[in-house]
Formats: sequence, structure tokens, C-alpha cells
Amino acid sequence: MKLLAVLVLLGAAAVDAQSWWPWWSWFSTPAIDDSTPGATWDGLRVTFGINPFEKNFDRLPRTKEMAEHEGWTLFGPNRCTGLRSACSSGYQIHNGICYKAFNTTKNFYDASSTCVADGGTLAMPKDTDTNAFLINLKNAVDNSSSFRFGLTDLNQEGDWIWEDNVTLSSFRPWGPGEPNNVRDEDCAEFFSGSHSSDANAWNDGSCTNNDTKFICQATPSAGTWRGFRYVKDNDPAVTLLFDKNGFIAGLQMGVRKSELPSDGSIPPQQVTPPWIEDKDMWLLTAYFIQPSDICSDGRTEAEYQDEGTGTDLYIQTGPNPTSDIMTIPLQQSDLEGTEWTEGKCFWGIGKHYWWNLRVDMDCKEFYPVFIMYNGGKLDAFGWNIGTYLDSPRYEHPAASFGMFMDPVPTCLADHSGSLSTMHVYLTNGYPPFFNHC
Ligand SMILES: [Ca+2]
Ligand SMILES: [Ca+2]
Ligand SMILES: [Ca+2]
Repeated sequence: MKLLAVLVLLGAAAVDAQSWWPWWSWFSTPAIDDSTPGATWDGLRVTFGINPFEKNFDRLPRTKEMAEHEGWTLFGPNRCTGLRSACSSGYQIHNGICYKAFNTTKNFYDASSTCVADGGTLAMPKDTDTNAFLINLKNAVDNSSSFRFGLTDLNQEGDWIWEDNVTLSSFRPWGPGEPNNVRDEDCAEFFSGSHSSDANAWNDGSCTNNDTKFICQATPSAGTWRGFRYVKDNDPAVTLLFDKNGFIAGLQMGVRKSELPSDGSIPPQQVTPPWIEDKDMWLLTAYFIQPSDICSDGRTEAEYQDEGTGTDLYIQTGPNPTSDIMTIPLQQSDLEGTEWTEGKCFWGIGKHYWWNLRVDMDCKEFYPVFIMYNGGKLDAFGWNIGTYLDSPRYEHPAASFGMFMDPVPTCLADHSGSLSTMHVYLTNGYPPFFNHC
């Protein structure tokens, strides 16, 4: 009984202390605890300076509450999915589908391949509204050329089938006398906008002639990333991604196109993939939990306490954050036989691995992601960008590449001090002196 009484008293005292809190908070902002001491990945830190022995390790908040408390602000729309109707460059959206009229001529088969390469098919004007949109689209590109679309009677003469294998319905605005199958015409096209009698009507034309332009369609990408984005001081070099419940889910680095050197020093080969274009920016994105969970379920407080920073490391390699994903092995031993090239152990930083490193490689092909292991376990990764970026978050390593790489690509001789790198640690060591590889 005595023990129970003590517990009740302690409980009352705790409640009493709670009631004092608002008063106390006038004088001191209450600390927010985002620690997860029991987890494998118990922290999140970035370096901003190449020397690991300087105090240049920046601890990053791992809950949205903590981030807001520390002055991080929402970057872009207040949405988890980053969802937007994103069409590839040159495509225009209409009723949820992206279209592009190509100003080049191709036969049906090459035109079809071009559309497939863009992730779509030849366009399918199945209704009046879409048909009218495509007529405007093609005439804005070239009013005096015919344009292919995705409708053929190649399999059975007179049976017109759309590219998605759907049979042609009653909407079929053929020109007068068409389709006439002159010399076996099996591929549909728009007559040109300047055609004397049948402007913009449908014609069955030759599949093999190379003088016809074409229109592709594609589905917009479902989203460019997952998570609520937060930055500090409006600097996207370190962008935090939080799940729908406010727990850390990933980290992104963004480069505003306006900040790139005008000579285009981020070469195209480095730009795609895993760079993702997002309007005025290029993005590199890493996730610490399964990307498809970030906006659907998120993590619970208990899961966050148990798992810490996350369960896995995923690098986004294309516009679709749930399918365009590279999973990084958690164990160093699982890197054997992969394209990851073993680099050097830098004491205090970790054992580096680089993607497909060769002595004679072109630095334009340098993969902008590297990974690091300590004690055989993945505990850090980094970005490596082939140009000088201005944010104070970046390091600009001088010619000491041999301390990190093996082999050192010959092309790097020109890059002393002109790379921009960032090391991201998933653990809380401060500083990570004890990373002995
Ligand atoms: Ca035929
Ligand atoms: Ca035919
Ligand atoms: Ca014809």
C-alpha cells in the first residue's frame, strides 16, 4: 500500500510539473527530443568541409517538429507526394495526357519507336475534343505536313486498331473518300492543315514512307519525389524529406539551374539518371524508408524509435519515386559482383565505394552518388557533382582523390577544387572519428 501511495504521489507531482511547463516556456523554448539511441542509424549529419577533424558536421533534425523548431521551412507546396502533372520536355498536357507533335519525318515504325523511347505511344485521338487539340498542336509545329498517329489496319485490312489494341469506334473523321487503301495504305495520319480539300481530316497513308511527321502521347509522371520538403535559409543543397507523420524519410540535394555555370558544367551524362528535373531545378534524392510508404502510411512514433533514421537506403533513378529506385546493399559483403567499385578507407570517414570507376573514364560519366561502409555496414553516402556549386554545404576536394578512390580516373586531374561533394551520415557519431572502415 505504501508503495502504491508513493507512486500516486509521484504521478501527481508529474502532472503538477506538466502544468508548470507553459509558464516555464516563456523563458526557455522547450527542447524537442528526436534521438533514437537504440537504432542502427541513430542520427543524420552532413559534412560541410573536407576535413573530418574540424567541427564541420551538421546534425540534421529528424522530425518535422524538430525541423520547424530549428528554423527549417517548408520548400514548395505543402504536399507529401510532390505530385504534379509532369510531362517530359516538349510535351503538352491535355485531359491528363501529355502530347508532342514532332517536327521530324519518320516512317510508322521509327515514329512508333520514338514514342516508346519517350515512355509512350503514337497519339490516339479517340474523341472530338482530343482530335481538335491535336490538330492545333500539329499545325502550330507545321501547318503544311501530314502527321502520323497511332491507328493502323496492318493486321487485317479494314480493321482499324488503336495502339492500345482497342478497336476504332464510331468517331472516325476520315477525309472524303478515305480510307481508300491506295497501294495498301495501313497507317492513319492527319492531312496537313493547308491541304486544299481535306485539311486536318484523317487519311490512311503509307506506313513506310519517311516523309510524314508524327505525334506521340505519354502518361504524366506520377510525382517527382515523396515526402514533405524542408530547407534552411532557402538553400536546397540539403533538403529534408519527412513522411506523412512528420518522421524523417529521406534527403535530397537540389541545384537551381540558374546557379549552374553557363558552360553547362553538369554534363548531360551526369544529369540523367539519377538526376531528376523538377521545373527550375535538378534533384538528387535518397530515401531511408520504402518510398511507396512515405505518403501512404508513414512511420509511427514506435517505428521511428525502433528504426531510427530508416531501414534502408534507396537512390531515386528516374521520375517515378516508387519504381525508379536503386537499393543500396546494407552489408559491404553484398557489393561483390556489383558495379560498385571498392575505393579507399579514409580513417574517420569510411570505406568509399564509387559506381563503375575506371582509369580511362570520361568524367562526364562520373556517377554522382557514392556510398560508405564502416565495420562492414552501410552508414553513410554522399553526392559528388562535377562542377563548383556555391552553397556552403558543399566541400570542394583538392587533388587528394587517391585517398578515396582506386583507381583514380585520369580525367580528375583537371578537377582539383572544382568538384562539389557532400558526405551524409546516417549515424550520430560526432565527429565520426571512430569510423575505422
Ligand atoms: Ca493492308
Ligand atoms: Ca489499309
Ligand atoms: Ca488514303
